[in-house]
Amino acid sequence: WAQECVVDQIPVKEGFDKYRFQGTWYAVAKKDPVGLFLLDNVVASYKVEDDGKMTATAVGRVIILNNWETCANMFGSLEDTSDPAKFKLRYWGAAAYLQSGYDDHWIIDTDYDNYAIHYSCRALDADGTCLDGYSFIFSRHPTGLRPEDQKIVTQKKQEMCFLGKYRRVAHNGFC
Ligand code: ODT
Repeated sequence: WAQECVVDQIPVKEGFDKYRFQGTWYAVAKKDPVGLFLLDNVVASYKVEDDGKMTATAVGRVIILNNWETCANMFGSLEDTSDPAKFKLRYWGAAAYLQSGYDDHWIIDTDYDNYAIHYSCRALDADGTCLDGYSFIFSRHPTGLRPEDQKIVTQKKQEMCFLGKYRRVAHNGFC
């Protein structure tokens, strides 16, 4: 079923609660899109504003113009859709040379306290599968995922059809 990899049919978190999702998340793994941007030391922070809209910030190491290494300070606003786990992320950088864009931002699964699985498909193929997308695996703990969460994460990577496409995201204090 979901192994057909049609983006529309990928299950997302049921009854997603953006209030419980607030706070700091450490990226532990990433599936890169074409023209990747955030390399490592990626930390995201989500907040629900007084008007109920979710905003986010993210930092991460990036390489600009192929040779200049810096920490990107990124900002985003998340627009609600009819599915509480599916948002549209408008994002921009603190500096003009950083990426900006408008991406899907889906929460595939989370227990709010330990792990979260993010998914974004940027380009659909003619058959409805994802031609270009990216995904972050987040942990509340800077030390990484708890062993008991790893099984769930592997299962979800499979449902996103991204199994085997992730790399580890290092945290070494660069940002
Ligand atoms: O790194 C890439 O290759 C693509 C990622 C580009 C989006 C980065 C924009 C972050 C804007 C602030 C939002 C924070 C939310 C973070 C959650 C996951 C990253 C999209």
